[in-house]
Amino acid sequence: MPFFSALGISALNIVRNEGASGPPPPAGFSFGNALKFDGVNDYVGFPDEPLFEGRTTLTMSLWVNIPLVGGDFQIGSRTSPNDIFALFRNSSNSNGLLIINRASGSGASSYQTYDSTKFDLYGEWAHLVVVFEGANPFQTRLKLYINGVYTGYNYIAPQPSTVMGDIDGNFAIGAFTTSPNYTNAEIDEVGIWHGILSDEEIVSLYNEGNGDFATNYQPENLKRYYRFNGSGSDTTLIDEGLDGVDGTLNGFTRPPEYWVAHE
Ligand SMILES: [Ca+2]
Ligand SMILES: [Ca+2]
Repeated sequence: MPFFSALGISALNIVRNEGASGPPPPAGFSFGNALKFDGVNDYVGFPDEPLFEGRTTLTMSLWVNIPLVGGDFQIGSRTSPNDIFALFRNSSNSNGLLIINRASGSGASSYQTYDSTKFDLYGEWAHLVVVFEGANPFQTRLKLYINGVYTGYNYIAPQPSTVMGDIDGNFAIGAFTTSPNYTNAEIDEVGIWHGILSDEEIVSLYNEGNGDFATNYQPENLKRYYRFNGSGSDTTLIDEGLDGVDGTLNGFTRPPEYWVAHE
């Protein structure tokens, strides 16, 4: 083969393949599909596997696209009477504020709210990250990041336990399984870490709106990672995190398509 034929893109590909000693490098990040919730009865349920119970640190990241009018969304767990870890917006309650709710035990109604001026990204994709710092010295601090920007924190009062209770059996994306408040929005790229991502890691994960693989950040702590890249009539939400706990779609029917392009 003449030397000149080794120039050019195709020749470079040949050289790379010949030199590869392991599996090919992963494809570049793409949002691919997202899941569109109808606001009527759609949600993703999960088996009762350890996720929140006993946690003193947690990071939850997701992308959400809430329609301009009437869009609600929820992700998290809630058990009766009042053990909660959830991020949600509910237009019929709490004046439609974006809320992180962390409570433990009856009567410990404790949550952090953000007014609409801090979340006005309707009809477009927004990246939300909640960090829970339960251990001292943070004293059950909740932090919120919107599109990579740290918006502040609150200490919860009255202070519930620094350790989350057993709410894993009710973990759902799109609804509280104990009081639905169904989601009318698109959701994508949900990651849950047993640990605290740094400001720098969260900015990098957001990547100026282009996203990045959650597996690139503290993969040793990434318990759940849902990429929402199903299609057609798929009713399983595949977990690419350490736990491998898939979710089951409930209430989704076609048409219209519920797996939609994230664009
Ligand atoms: Ca996706
Ligand atoms: Ca439905």
